Amino acid sequence: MSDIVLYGMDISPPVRACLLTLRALGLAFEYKEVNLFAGEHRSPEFLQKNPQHTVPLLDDGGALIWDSHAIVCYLVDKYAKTDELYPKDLVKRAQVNQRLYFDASILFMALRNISVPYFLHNVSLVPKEKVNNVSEAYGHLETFLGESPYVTGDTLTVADLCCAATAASLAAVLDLDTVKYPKIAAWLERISKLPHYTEDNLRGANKYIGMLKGSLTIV
Ligand SMILES: N[C@@H](CCC(=O)N[C@@H](CS)C(=O)NCC(=O)O)C(=O)O
Repeated sequence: MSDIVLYGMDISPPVRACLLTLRALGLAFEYKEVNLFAGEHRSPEFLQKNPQHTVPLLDDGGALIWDSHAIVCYLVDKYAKTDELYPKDLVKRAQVNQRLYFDASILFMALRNISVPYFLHNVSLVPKEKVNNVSEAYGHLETFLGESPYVTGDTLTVADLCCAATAASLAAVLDLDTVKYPKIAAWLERISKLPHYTEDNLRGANKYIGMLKGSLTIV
């Protein structure tokens, strides 16, 4: 059995970013489902591992790491045969980090600020400003892509995996306008060609979208 254990729930975009990364690295791992709706992430056992009570959580032979962005970087640094997914070159790494922080603080947060109130507190009325945050985030992503196939240039990195896991879920709030954001559409199409993409990201994203879309009312 592998020493790597990933705790998660497949509707979670950051969990799916970790699944995509584990897959890209070809790593064997054990997946432990944490049912957030049943409050399993607030059990004493889970809180002892991650006091922030979030998934994904990685346990690598006793090393406990949470936040998907920290996890994907750690996995590449520790296990990848090359540094392509997370370059060692300082400038390239800084560019990848910038996109990772963009996902962590802007893209995913635009979604989380709507989904958490709904899932945890049944808040289905969504102020227009919160939806505007989603469209603004789409806009930034479109700009970042520029003329490049990936978010930091010519090669796929962990920043693509994190941003794509989130971007594929944004339709829960706001459908991707493919006329306004053709580069995002083409990039997601490119990412969707990754082996096992359906299993690692699409299925969970569709489940997530199905749970939210139609239940939210913009006010
Ligand atoms: N920045 C974190 C966000 C993690 C996060 O918000 N996870 C959600 C599920 S999508 C969660 O565990 N929520 C439960 C909670 O915060 O109590 C990451 O990238 O891992």
